[in-house]
Amino acid sequence: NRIDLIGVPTDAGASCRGAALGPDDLRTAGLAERLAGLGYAVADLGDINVDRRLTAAAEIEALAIGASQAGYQSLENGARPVFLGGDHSISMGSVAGVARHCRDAGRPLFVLWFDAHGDFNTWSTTETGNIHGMSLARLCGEPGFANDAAWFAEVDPANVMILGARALDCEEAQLIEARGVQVVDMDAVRIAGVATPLRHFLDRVEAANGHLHLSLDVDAMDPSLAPGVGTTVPGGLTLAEGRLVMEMLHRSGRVGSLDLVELNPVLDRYGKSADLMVDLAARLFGEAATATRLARLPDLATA
Ligand code: DIR
Ligand code: MN
Ligand code: MN
Ligand code: MN
Repeated sequence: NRIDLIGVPTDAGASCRGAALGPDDLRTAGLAERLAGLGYAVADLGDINVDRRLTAAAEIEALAIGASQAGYQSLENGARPVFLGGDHSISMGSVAGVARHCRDAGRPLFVLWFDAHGDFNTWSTTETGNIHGMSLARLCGEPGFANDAAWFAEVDPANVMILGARALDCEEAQLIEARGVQVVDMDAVRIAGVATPLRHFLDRVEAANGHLHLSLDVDAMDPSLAPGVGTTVPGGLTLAEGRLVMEMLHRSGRVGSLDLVELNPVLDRYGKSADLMVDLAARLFGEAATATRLARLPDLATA
């Protein structure tokens, strides 16, 4: 019943500055207290330190190594690590650490990439040069990254679902398709809802006795709910959809690690986006999960 908060304060992967302030903004919004209020033993491990004089790419590598090691250690200690970004480049390290734990523990890893974007660009497909748009590609083993077995392990693209996508670059979308990553984009959500595709994914995780990592990029949510992000895209998930996803994940009992990324406090309005992220994290860990409400979810999802 332990949760470790691990701050990874960087915006070196993004197009605009500010996400480096995310970890403290999430703390200020009361994340630790909300989770502790649900009965968890929450330990804030502080921020991973990095020399801010490094180049962007070197800063991201240093933090990736730090996040991977901190996350691996947290899981080995029997806790669930919650990584506080930081832009989405931090997931190169956080998920790599989780993947190493799963490999050593002999458990298949599944990743739910909750995002308006695919983050599946490589150095050859990127249109912006922004490294936060490459995290998932790197994790899935695309070439061109200097991965070191001391801290890095791959994710099987067949075990990844991207949810909430509505801004995939052209070559990026082709690569995602070629690698067999499942994409539940906003068109699919409009047609089928979030519950049915998520139910099928969770059934696979369950059948494999898998570990599920949720990589929550707050820009998956509609910008009217989460204005505090650097790359807003209209037409995102509603509050009801976001909460339903979190409650189904909670009910699955499979989520063993979490990223909370892309919060940019400088662009936020009165803490709105930070509050939303705390709300979603709290739901993920069981807030408002009365037995009667949750008991209906599987039926709803297969209807
Ligand atoms: C765009 C935007 N696909 C890029 N990516 C992200 O820069 O590669 N924005 N992740 O948040
Ligand atoms: Mn474990
Ligand atoms: Mn992202
Ligand atoms: Mn995004």
